[in-house]
Amino acid sequence: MEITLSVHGMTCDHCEKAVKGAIEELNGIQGVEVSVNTNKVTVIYDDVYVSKQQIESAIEEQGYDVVVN
Ligand code: 9UX
Repeated sequence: MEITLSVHGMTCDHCEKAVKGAIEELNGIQGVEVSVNTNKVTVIYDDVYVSKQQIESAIEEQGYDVVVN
């Protein structure tokens, strides 16, 4: 599975690393791409081990907003 989420509130490199690190801690994550410039977070994952909802929660727990398109 691959999803791209719009995430608001990331403004520096540190934010980028916080979001990337939080997602990578989940099971079943195969790739994470975070761009502060475009506010996009792309995640490649195996949905047997992790859900879109869990990925969104991990981002929100770091204090960022996942925007519903
Ligand atoms: Mo940078 Mo991000 O100082 O929440 S870590 S803005």
